This record gives sequence, C-alpha cells and structure tokens, in this order.
Amino acid sequence: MALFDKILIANRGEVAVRIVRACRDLGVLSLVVYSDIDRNTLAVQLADEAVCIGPAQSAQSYLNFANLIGAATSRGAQAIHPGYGFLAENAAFVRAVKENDLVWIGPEPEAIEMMGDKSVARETMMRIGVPTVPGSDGPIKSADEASRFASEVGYPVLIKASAGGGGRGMREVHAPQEMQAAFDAARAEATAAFGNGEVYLEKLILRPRHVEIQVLADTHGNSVHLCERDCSIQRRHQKLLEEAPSPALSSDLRERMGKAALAAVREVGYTNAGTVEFLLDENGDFYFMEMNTRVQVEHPVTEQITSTDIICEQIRIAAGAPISFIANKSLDIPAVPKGHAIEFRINAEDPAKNFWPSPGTITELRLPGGPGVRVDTHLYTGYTVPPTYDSLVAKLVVWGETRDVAINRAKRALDEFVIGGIHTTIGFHRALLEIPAFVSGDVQTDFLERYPISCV
Ligand code: MV4
Repeated sequence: MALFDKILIANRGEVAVRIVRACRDLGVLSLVVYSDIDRNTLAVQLADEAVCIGPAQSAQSYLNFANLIGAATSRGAQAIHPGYGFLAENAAFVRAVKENDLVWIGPEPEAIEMMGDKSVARETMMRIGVPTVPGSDGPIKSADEASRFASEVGYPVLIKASAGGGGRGMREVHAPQEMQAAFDAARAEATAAFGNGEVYLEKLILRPRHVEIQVLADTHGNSVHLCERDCSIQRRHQKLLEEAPSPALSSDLRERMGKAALAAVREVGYTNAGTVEFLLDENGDFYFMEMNTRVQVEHPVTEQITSTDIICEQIRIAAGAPISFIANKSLDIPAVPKGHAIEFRINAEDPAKNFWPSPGTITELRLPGGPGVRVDTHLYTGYTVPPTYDSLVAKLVVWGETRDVAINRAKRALDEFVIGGIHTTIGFHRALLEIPAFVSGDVQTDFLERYPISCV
C-alpha cells in the first residue's frame, strides 16, 4: 500500500539520519531541512532532497513554523516527522501543520496538550485507576495549603510544576520549616522556565527507578505496548544509558505496567508512538509520572528486544495503516522481550570537566561493529560538531541473549570505539560498566550520586 510520496524531516543529527533510513526502507522520499550551519550534515547527504530553512539559531530554523511548512508545501512533501526535541511536542505547530493539509507523524494536538499539563495528566490517570503518587488534588495555591497537605500524607514531599518535565520547577521538602522557601523557589523557577508558575504536590518517592513503557496505537483502535525501558541512570535529568528489559521487572509486573500504559493511551485517544513514564519504588509499586508524546532518543533498545522498527510504525500509523504486526497475523505481538539491549549516549562533552560541551572537528572515527552492535550516529571524519545544538553525537546500542552478554559486548564495543578531535562520554561509559552495582542491575535515579565516576 502507498504510504506517502515524500516526508519532511523537521530535525537534525542522528535522529534525522534515522528517519531518512526509515523512509528509504519504506520506499518514501525524504526531504531533510537544515540550518545554515548544518549544510554538511550526514542527513543532508543521505536524504533524497534537502532544503535550507534559516540561520543556525533554532528559533529561526528548526523552530520556525512558516519556514518548515513552506518547505513542505513547496517541495511536495505530504507529511512531517518531527523526531524528538524541537517541535515534537508543540501542539500549536501540529495545528499549523494540519491547517496546511499536511499529515503530522505523531499524536493529535489534544493529546499532546493534555499530557503537557502534568497536573491534568495526573488527575486523568487517577480517574481511570492508573496508580499515581499520593498528591494534591490539582494545583496548590499557597505554601500554607502545601503544608496542610504535607502534614496529612507525611514528609518528605515534592513540589512539581504543572507545566514541568525534565525536573525544572521541582523542589524536595523534608520538614515543615522548609516549605515556604521551597514553594517560592519552585514557583519562581516554573515561571521563569515555562511562563506558568502553577505547582502541585506529591509524596516524595525515595530512590525510585525510572521505568517507561513504549506504546503504539493506530487509527483503527489497535494499541500495543512494546515492553519497558529502564532509564534510571541519569545525570541532572539527562539520561546517559538506557536498557530493556528493566532488571527490576518480573513478567507479572511488566504485564500490569503495560496494562496501565494502554489504559492511559485509550483514555486520551492517543495515536502513534508514545511513552508512559513510571516511577518504580523499592517495594515494586509503580506510579504514573508523565507521558512523552513523541518518539524518544532511547527507542532503539526497544527495537532490538522486540524486532520492531518504531519509526516505520510511526509513518505507517500516520498514513492510516494498522500497526504492522497486527496487520500481519504471522508476526508475534512483542509484549515479551527477546534478550537484552543497552544504549549508551555518546555526547560531545568532557566528563573530566563536569560534562562541559566539546564541539569541534572529527579527526578520526572508528566505529565498533560485529554481532549485537548497532551505532546510530551522524558523525563522519571531517564533520564539525557545532556548539549550537544538543551534544548527542552517537548512540551505541548493544544486544545480547542475556544482560551479562550485552554488558560484555558493550565493553568490547566501547573499547573499539574511537572518536578523535572532540571529548566524548565513551570513557565514562566504559568506567560505568566496571561498577558492581551496575553489573548486578541495582540502579536507581541517584546512581551517579552514589557512585561518582572520576574520569577518564
Ligand atoms: C518524582 C521523584 C520522586 N517522587 N516524583 C524527575 C523529573 C520528572 N519527570 C519527575 N521526576 C521525579 N519525580 C515523586 N513523587 C523523583 C523524580 C526524579 C527522577 C525521576 C526519573 C528519573 C530521574 C530522576 C532524578 C531525580 C528525581
């Protein structure tokens, strides 16, 4: 069946390359947009067509509604794939896309908006019986109201921004006398970051794991989950390593979390690919945290353990086709993980200098390979990593029959991997693999605070 003739890719870097490859696999033409500074990127070289949409600053190029829509219509693209970041979760852009008779490769704007308000999302999940952390009924207006709530559920509590995500506008409160200052600080930070100072309260879950369920839903009413990813290893709310399946999940817990994620999907009429994030506490209880209404950086670990192509599924779903492994009855529904996959985010940063950005020209590139090794990257020798955008330059994804096999392959692959000319996080990851708590799968969100890696 014919999907689209041509798709505009409204992104850059490794994910633009990833989407070009999916288009080629599906027999769809790819149109990559680029800023002035990105004219020599790999995605521009690999795409069928490329068009400049403005200067280096994102606001004038990758975030410029008119230039993106103008490029799509003038070049005859029928659909826009946003990747992650930039405009991927911008409901106003989705509406502009649709008003110009273009197809959005992602969910409806109403679903993006609803999940974008963390307080509304939380209330919706409570209503349909998805577990949420004990917390306030909606927004809290004063420190006094917050204190009354905290004395009911008990300290410690966490103040969160309704417009939040990524940990901004969040404050822990461990005792009543800290409340006023924390409340004021959370409000101020949320106002500065999101232009919306609304906050709500939750009980603080101590040493949680971050476990997220990948979902797909098509426009025929089919929805499936593709198991979970464990993203507990983060630094200042930036994920560094993700794995699937989670070392912490039994098949029973996976089934219950998968059901909860699909209940959320059906309630909001969600379509396309998405991720439902949960906190998992030390008792094995899970709580809805938020939903990401886009494809995520870490989607490849799920692809490796489920033998799926999530980007291709996104394109098919947007074209009105059913999820491929539901349409093709001979394929299994991948709710059971096969083997184990780990992704390492290779950033152009110097771990020895507090992960300071390290842009520059690639003088040497030796990519790892062999069984169970996948590298998603836009690097090539002679390419200059600009200082302007996200520092992610490669994703190393290893797969093995077991977690131990995957860890061994990761050591081999990281040892093979050479990127010359810039500092990267390769050595940091190699050191991480020697920490016994990681090897045994005992990872919580405070892992890197408990086991600081002196680098490398
Ligand atoms: C929490 C929490 C503990 N208790 N909520 C961090 C970002 C935002 N998405 C929600 N986050 C958290 N919410 C309650 N009630 C701990 C975190 C958190 C965290 C969550 C996932 C991954 C890494 C994290 C690092 C610090 C805090």
